[in-house]
Amino acid sequence: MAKIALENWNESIRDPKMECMSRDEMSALQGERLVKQVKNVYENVEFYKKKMDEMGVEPGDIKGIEDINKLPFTTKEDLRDNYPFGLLAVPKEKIARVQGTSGTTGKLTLASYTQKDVDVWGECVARGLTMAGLTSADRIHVCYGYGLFTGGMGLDLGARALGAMAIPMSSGNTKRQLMCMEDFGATAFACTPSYALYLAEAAQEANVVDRLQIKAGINGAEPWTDEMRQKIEDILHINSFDIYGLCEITGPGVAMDCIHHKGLHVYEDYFYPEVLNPADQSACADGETGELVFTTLVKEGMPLIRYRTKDLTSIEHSACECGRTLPRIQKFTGRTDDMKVIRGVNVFPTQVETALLSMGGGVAPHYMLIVDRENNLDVLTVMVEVDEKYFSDEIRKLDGLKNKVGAVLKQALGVSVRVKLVEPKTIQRSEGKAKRVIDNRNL
Ligand code: DLL
Repeated sequence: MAKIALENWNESIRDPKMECMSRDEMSALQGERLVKQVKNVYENVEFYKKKMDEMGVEPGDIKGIEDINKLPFTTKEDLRDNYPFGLLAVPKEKIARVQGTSGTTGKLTLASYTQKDVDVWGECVARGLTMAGLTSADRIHVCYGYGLFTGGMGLDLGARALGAMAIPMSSGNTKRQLMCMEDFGATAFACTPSYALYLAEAAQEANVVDRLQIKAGINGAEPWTDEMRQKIEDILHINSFDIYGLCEITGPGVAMDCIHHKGLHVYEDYFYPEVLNPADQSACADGETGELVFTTLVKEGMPLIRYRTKDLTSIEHSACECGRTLPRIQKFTGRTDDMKVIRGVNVFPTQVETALLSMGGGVAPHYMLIVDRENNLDVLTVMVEVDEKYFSDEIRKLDGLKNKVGAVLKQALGVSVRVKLVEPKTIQRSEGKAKRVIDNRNL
């Protein structure tokens, strides 16, 4: 299929009343919801009562959304300390499902949802699927994992709310994924961008791209770049969309980008976003990068007040060409704990991705950062896969390529790096979130 051009795009908006509200109306609605939510957590969650009492804040002090900065923060550590059910605002019997983080080691972060929370979640994903041009007539191949991770269930709930067909593949077995995509005539697919690229390359290799009916990719759950989006779009002739979320707030469906790709629209009628300076938690102006913080305005099961996501972005409140007035957060550079400080310079894996994709060939956007400390100095090694056609070339050419990659990365990151070129398909592919950094320093 040919990629759908912007002028032929289905620009429907699922809930124009909420998605295109004026700023004043939205602030009033958020204020109303915040006042109720604060009263709710003060009366029903011991953790918040204690925190607010310590700060000398009473529910009555919160009169509108502008009072949000009087409220305490919630951190991932608070969730861990109250694991698994210490932050519920309803009796456990009212919890319809639990979901968790995708991590596989240590205690997980657990989030609890009532049936109403689940319905809101599905509605948010359905808004996003509509942004991706999908309708009840579409068939959505979901290769995010099903289970505690919110990816599979979130997309499934969204497809259900939209009235579309969900194809619950879960992750793994790429050949079978491609076979089902083709046989069932899937019109959209959902998975991490790193796995989307892997699937795209596999489809290309198997010569099946032209037999697929996919028109949209719903790709998120990890940081990725615009260049990576274009690469996926070029191989599969589709439009690919960035979807963001975290289990603590709701899974995928907290924010998603529209066809104009000018940032991800946040569903701020449900999740109030703040972008704060990580050093002193003061509010960042529009366009300034800081930590994203969310307050769940209507959540029943485990409402969170000013939850610090550790994700770094900036926010923009101007209206978008698509007609939505929902604010847009910029594509994520990464998380505060994803950023590596190499000899004093902040480095994000996504910078490497942009640099590699800007080279226009020679290397593939499959990479890994390895950080070591030698003689008290940080050493960053970037492992990069070489394009198939280069690998058979003589050593001299490979050396030239290695020097070129080194120069491009030094320019992009501001630190010199060691480059290790490796054969195609050597770097482990992930069906879930890609692991991009190994830090061997004992910091
Ligand atoms: O990753 C939910 C999700 C599933 C989102 C499927 C999109 C698609 P968690 O496992 O709780 O939930 O991980 C949340 O993943 O705080 C971010 O650091 C990162 N993340 C999620 N989406 C994006 C994205 C799901 N689009 C954590 N871009 C978040 C960058 C993302 N990072």
